Amino acid sequence: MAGLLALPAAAYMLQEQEARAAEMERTFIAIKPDGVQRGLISEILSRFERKGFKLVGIKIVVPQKDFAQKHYHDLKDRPFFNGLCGFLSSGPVVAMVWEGEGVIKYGRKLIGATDPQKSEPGTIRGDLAVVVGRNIIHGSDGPETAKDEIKLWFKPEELVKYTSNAEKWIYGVN
Ligand code: DAT
Ligand code: MG
Repeated sequence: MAGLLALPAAAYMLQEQEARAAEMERTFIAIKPDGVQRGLISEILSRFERKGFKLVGIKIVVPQKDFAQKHYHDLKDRPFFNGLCGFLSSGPVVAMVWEGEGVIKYGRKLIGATDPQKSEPGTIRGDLAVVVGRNIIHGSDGPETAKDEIKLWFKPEELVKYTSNAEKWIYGVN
């Protein structure tokens, strides 16, 4: 009897997983040139990975300055805009898309406050950066920005859809 019951249950679980994957939230995360040059790629990746978020896109690129200006268009009137865009385009950036429940908001928590002097210890900027001009990482600040930034940095075919083996241990309701 147990065998007969187990099969539909497994099929149901699979269906549930697929449904969840289809609606899962995504965010854009980038390791800026300072983070790459300081050898912090694996340290940063591991924080998102260990949390239980899923990597669905990754590449290393040196963005052109006009591309950096597009990425930071919201800040075009700020006095630091030119320097910021110059810096982002000064070297390799690791561009990523991470997926998971609440990943946009929680990704920002993992990253910490914009100014590393104010970021809590335990956050990426709190642990690994000192000044706002070299705060090593970018993360989308909301659902609309996430959508726009993913579209700016990635072609749809560069994003991978897959079920992680760990998912059934990361998600679940009792
Ligand atoms: P965040 O990166 O936390 O989303 P933001 O969008 O306000 O912060 O600013 C984008 C980047 O611009 C930020 O990561 C570092 C730089 N920046 C922000 N405020 C700055 C300031 N007052 N002086 C110099 N650079 C600044
Ligand atoms: Mg921002």
